[in-house]
Amino acid sequence: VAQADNWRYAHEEYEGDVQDVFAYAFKEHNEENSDHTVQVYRFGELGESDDIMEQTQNGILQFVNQSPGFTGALIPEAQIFFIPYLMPTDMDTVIEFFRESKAINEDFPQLYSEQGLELLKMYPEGEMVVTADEPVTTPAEFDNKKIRVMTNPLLSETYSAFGATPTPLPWGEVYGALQTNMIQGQENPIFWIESGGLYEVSPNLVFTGHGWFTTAMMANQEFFNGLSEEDKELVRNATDHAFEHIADYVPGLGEKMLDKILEDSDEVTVTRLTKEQRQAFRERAPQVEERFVEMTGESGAKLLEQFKADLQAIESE
Ligand code: 6CS
Repeated sequence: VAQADNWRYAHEEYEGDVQDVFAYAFKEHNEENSDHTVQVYRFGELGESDDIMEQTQNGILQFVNQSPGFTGALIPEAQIFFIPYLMPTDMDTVIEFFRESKAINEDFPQLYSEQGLELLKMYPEGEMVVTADEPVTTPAEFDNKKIRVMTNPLLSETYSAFGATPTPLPWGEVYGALQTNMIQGQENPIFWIESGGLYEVSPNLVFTGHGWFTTAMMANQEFFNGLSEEDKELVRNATDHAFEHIADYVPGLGEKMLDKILEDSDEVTVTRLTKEQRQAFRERAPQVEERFVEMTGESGAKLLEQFKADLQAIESE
């Protein structure tokens, strides 16, 4: 008789947020198709993003959802998602890319594996939107603004290139830092700006089109390798099921949440940069790409090449 286990799974978000929806789809699929149970831990229950990663590497947790925004120190190549204007802006194309890309589905699992992690899925949560104390439309208007970034050095390079002063902070400190004007802005997808109430303390929303909030779900590799073939298959199927669920859930979520924000606040402004305005930021992307290659060496250069080839293949379909 197969043993019924309880698997512990932590993610970085709150109830009903994208990572939570993914985790629950994974949990339900496992529980419907086996005797195993999955216990989901949300943001704050076990610490910050760095803490849940450490607990997973130590085998205290079996599964973790950590965004590449926090994985830069462990896996420098994961910072590829912070090269601005690399990803297309169209949601369907982005989802196809995550579904089909060799860089995502073959090269990244290898890199995570070197850190004792079985990468099960990478998926997009939404387009990155800047919020600030003023509606910024040019690099000059970013001058002297401290913009919070997730804690990876390449994202700091991006905001320096954009003309701002990057300020890396873990998630738990962002709302307070905006409220006390220690920082003057940050970036996140709309659903998170709504869920975390960021618009209350950083009300000018700017659509720059420079990137996507991407995340990654994985298992402790020793744990995963010790599973029966049947359980490995179960976990892979549950992960695929959760991805398909998210691929349905995320498109349109930003629009819905933006309506909610606008209903709640009459202080909020929405600025969508024109093609010309974007161009001024886009022109600063190559220097960030160069820094990425400097930080990651040959391994990063090869990944970048594959990433671009995969994007090209999707976009020409
Ligand atoms: O900005 C952050 O740190 C957080 N943003 C999202 C969309 N998810 C978790 C992450 O910690």
